[in-house]
Amino acid sequence: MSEDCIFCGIVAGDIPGRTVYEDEDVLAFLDANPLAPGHTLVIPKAHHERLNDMDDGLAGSVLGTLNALVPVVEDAVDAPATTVAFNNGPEAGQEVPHVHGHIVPRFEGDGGGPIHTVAG
Ligand code: IU
Repeated sequence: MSEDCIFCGIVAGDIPGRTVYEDEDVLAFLDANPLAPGHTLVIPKAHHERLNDMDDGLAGSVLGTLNALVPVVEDAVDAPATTVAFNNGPEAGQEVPHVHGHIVPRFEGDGGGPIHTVAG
């Protein structure tokens, strides 16, 4: 837990978040400023800034949850596809320094681009 981390605040319940899934190690919640309906973030509950700061077990839990939630999110908003992305470091567009994977529902003709334009 990092005192001034907004996502740690959501994990702790100090900041409201709309939970999609939760287990001992992982939390998934709806993005507060969604790029599309159903835009979901998947995070480790423990504070780690970058993907490689997590051990393999935790990284596996985060990625496994992400993978399991993709079809759930797609079904929930009737999306035929999703962009799944991690911005890993500020130069890559990571604004919140707590690992988070984006699940962004995509729709035909939605005007969005490929991965590098998703979460800028
Ligand atoms: P990024 O990959 O760090 O750029 O993505 C941060 C995401 O966190 C972005 O999509 C924000 O809308 C989202 N977010 C949030 O859901 N709740 C918050 O309180 C804050 C950011 I700050």
